[in-house]
Amino acid sequence: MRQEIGVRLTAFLLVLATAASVQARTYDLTIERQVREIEPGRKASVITLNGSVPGPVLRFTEGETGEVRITNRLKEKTSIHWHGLLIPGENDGSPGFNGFTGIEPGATFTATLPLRQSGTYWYHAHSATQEQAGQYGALIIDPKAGSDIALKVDREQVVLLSEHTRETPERILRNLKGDAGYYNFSKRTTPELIADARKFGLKATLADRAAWGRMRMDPTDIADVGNYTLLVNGEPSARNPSLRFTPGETVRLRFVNGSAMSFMDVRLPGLTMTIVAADGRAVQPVEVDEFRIGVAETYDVVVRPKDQAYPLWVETLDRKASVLASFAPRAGMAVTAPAPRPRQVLLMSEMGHAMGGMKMAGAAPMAGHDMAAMDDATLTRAAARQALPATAAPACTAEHAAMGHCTMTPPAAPAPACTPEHAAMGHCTAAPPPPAAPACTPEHAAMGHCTPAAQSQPRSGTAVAAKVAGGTPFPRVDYGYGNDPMAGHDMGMPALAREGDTDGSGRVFGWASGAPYGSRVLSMRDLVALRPQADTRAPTREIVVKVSGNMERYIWTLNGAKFGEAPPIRVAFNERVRVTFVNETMMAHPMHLHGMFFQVENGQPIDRMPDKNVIAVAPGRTQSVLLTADEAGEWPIHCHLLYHMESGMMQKLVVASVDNRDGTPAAAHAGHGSH
Ligand SMILES: [Cu+2]
Repeated sequence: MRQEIGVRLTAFLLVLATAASVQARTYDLTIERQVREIEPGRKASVITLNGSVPGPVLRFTEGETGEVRITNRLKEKTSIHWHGLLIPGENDGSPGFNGFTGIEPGATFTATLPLRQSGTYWYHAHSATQEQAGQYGALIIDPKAGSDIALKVDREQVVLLSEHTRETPERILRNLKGDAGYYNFSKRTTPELIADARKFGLKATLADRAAWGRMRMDPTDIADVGNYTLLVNGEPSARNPSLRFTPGETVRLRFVNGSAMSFMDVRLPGLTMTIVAADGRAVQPVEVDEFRIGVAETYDVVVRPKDQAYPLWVETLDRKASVLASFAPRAGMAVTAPAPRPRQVLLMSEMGHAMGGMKMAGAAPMAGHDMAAMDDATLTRAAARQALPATAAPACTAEHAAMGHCTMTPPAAPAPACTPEHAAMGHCTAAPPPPAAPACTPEHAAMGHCTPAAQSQPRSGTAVAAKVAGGTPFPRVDYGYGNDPMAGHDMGMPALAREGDTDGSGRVFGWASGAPYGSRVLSMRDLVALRPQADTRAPTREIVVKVSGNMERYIWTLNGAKFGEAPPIRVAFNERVRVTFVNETMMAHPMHLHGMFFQVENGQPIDRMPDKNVIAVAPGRTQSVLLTADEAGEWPIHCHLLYHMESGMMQKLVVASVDNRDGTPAAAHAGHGSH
């Protein structure tokens, strides 16, 4: 309800703003520590913005210069970072960069936001662990009039996903530093060991356990903090969060993952979700049944609900936390959560580079190659070794099969895609590219001669394919979070299972979510920029960023150094570089760059690679992005898992013009509006 009033108020303000034409919108944000019952009956100390968690939705229009007056009523310094905004470094709000040192207790700081983009973004604290305590909110920028990416919808809703915990963030960090496995309640148990031994043989099972033991890690460490309650727009399931619509409307849902530590799977059973933007940038529409949202990512989704209630079901990857909201035309319409999905267990292969003595000699040459074919070959070998028994079961639904309760007849496997690289090697014949459509001007579109890009036909998301190992099919999900540099190499490791395998006890191996056969998920490879990229130059050099850490001491590093221990990464103004993230750990890290978008090398043509400011790199995988360094200044590049960043997983990227080699823009020396 508050949301709808907000939208109406915004529409009213929009009229005012248009009338005044140059009147920029100004907001006031007051940051305070308060006791709140986020969960009914359970008091917790949180940080509020204007008295609430999350903060208000800040709404602007492309082309205006917004202002936000931030008043700090905390006892310590604070800051607000404008996530994803292309604004000068001194306005970015990151202490320790561009001369900004944070907002002192009692002070009011005016943030100036010259806006030259539109889309779904958010803002959050960039000081210590304040973000976890509630200091975040959504930020929406409407496109200017006549924009080619304006989307006509009947209604829109912000869906800000976040976490709440009654533990203080400082305490969580202390717990993690004392014992990195503190929150891992799901360590594999003796009965599971017996089950594995029965299935895979005692020798392989013990070898697997010993290997994990040597690394002092645990294969269920998919996330490292537990005890979370998930929230939709600040409300847990216990408060029945709801989003309204009128049947027949086209609704735009602006999803923001404002959590500190949680990757989430988002489902809206009964509705096809059409992804129209990622990290604020318009993409060619992709139809999916569910999607995974990494920490700090945003996705815009269009749905067309009928006259019924739909459950909006969001759960973390480790399945320890979830939230159920109702998406319904009227109040009082009950929704129920879908059946629970299996907990995931990491594969040895997802340790990738971290495995001692098995380091690949440089991962970079592998980057960009499609490993799918090699992976299949390994799969076949593993299948031959394991010869898993298949037990036929009647009436096996896809959901049950995904949970490992039964075995489903696999649908015909689709032909593997023929990548340009493989075609060049003569491995396959690439399908001819579709004829290039001539540019569709608004005038021609109006005459019905063509369809403008913004209305192009949606593509289908990545289908959950059936894979067969020794006669046992299992759903395989590829989220496209990087390439596996180990794929196709037989390491002689105990092959307990392959990604997506289930063992009948409800566990699923690897990054598979248990999404049923035939359902469509969003893979990074499905993202295609709606507007062609302006810069299609090939990169002139590669910057390798090794994402690593010491799990025992809870130290997280980039290229082996904690933040401040190594000299900054330097690039020349307007330089075109490839940044390759090599994940040497067993966790996914959502890597974020301030101040600029990078283009994800996801297999799309260079002029259609999607802009992102966060890219998730899966355990043991490698992911490269292209960057045009066209924003001078000092920019944080860091893992967006809050406790990883706090423990050192951040670096400074300096973009400097030749005559200003230290990279500090002149404007940064002129003060930054604190008064
Ligand atoms: Cu991380």
